[in-house]
Amino acid sequence: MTPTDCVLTIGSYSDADKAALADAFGARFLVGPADIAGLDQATRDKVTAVAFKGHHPFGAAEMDLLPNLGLIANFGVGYDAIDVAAASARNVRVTNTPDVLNDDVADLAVAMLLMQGREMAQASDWARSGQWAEKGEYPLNRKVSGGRAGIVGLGRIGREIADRLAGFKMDIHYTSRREKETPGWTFHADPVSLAEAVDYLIVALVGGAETAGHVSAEVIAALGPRGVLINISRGTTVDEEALIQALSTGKLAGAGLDVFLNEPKIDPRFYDLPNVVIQPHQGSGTVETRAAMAKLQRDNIAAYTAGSALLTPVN
Ligand code: 8YV
Repeated sequence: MTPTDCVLTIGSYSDADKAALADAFGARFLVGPADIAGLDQATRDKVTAVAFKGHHPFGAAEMDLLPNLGLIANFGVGYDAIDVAAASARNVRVTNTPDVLNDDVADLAVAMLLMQGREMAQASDWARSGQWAEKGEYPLNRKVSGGRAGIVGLGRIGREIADRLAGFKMDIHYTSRREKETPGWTFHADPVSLAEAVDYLIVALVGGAETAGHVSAEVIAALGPRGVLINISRGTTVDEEALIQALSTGKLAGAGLDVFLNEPKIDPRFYDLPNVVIQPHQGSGTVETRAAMAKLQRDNIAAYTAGSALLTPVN
């Protein structure tokens, strides 16, 4: 970095991450992409890299406010908030943080599936509210092991989920851009056929325009009244209106959702649905994994400023 270079940090970071960014790059902190416009021109001219975190759009307009920008280092594997085409057109490189979060996101998907099947939240309430002592045993629920699971998107995270569910003796089905080397697992060319074949449908797609509404009303109908939908990808991948309708009319048994449209201000109708496990987009939210993601983000910035090859480039 030359003395005129500046790393701008966008998003909400832990104190440790802020300190590490400040130590490594003297990074200056902003709240969201909209705040770039509030910086004076001289500061904006100095910015060569952005450490980006969050889900507010970072597009051409924001990039054009930073004429010397060369890198957007995303904190997260999903970079749908960043307009990568606009970045490429401006010769701006984009990096993300793949792999280091696979385990945690897969763990959360499986946990939501178990919570759904075994009604763990409701059963916990049964014990805590004294009903166990008053009324006796909690009503029987649903066996998960040995069931049929469908993974929508067998990428890095999807595969971790499938591997875990195979450990639960489940029959694994999946859709993907193309069939993969997965002996014993069943490939489906389209999501409706996948949904018809399984009890649990787990969405592990990338976000963005190409997957918007991929889990459509038709897919949800195919999953049916015994079906459970788990989503750890992005809220955009599911037709949320169709999902709420199906959940509230018994056309779908339940859902486990870590992601939503308009999060964190999610559709309030979800709060009234007892058959939904709601998680606040915390798939990668462990101390260990967030530290690894933060380090990978910093390592990409360091590589860029040193003129070395980026570790995990997107474009
Ligand atoms: C976010 C995520 O990075 O990696 C992703 O794609 O969705 C999360 O891990 C996290 O919420 C910080 O924005």
